[in-house]
Amino acid sequence: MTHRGIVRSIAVALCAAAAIPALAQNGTITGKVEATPPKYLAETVVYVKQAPGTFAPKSEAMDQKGLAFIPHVLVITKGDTVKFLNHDNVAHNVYSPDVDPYNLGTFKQNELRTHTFTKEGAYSQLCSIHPEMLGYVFVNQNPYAAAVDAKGSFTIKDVPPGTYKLEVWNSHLKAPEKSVTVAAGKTVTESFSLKR
Ligand SMILES: [Cu+2]
Repeated sequence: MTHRGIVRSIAVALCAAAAIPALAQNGTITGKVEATPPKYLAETVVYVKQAPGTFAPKSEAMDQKGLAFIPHVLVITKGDTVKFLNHDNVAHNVYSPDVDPYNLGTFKQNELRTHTFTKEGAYSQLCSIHPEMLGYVFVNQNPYAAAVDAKGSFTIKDVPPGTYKLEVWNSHLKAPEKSVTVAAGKTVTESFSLKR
């Protein structure tokens, strides 16, 4: 091997060594949420209240199909843009009266409108044409947040090690926050009981 070849091999090895611990050092927060009454369980998000760092904006999507917002609860990070789609053969009007209100107007099948969320909070997602339509966009300060599944389970992956306030948002119910410590490469389990 030439001298240049050896230098290059070392450089490649160093880069590979640096990349692996960077991925392995984050942890996971998982657990379960119970709700009383259980009918509101689907409208639950578990989130890290504040985390250091800045986060690259992402593009997410919320569909309208069968006169419903899909997903029912969309969890995003402040600065993300949501594409609102319409896969119904009727027009919809997307708006929210909450936190930092918006109204995207009325749009037809296969039309797309976007909105960038710059303020944290829970936005009820409504349609002025179909009062039965309701969804939520939950905007967190950081990406370490997840909606629960049908059984109330949640998993927040790739959380940098540290001690955080772990909070739970629900459309109607409340539970006290927890303090959670995430260790490198480990999974920590927390549970919440939501009540009125
Ligand atoms: Cu509608």
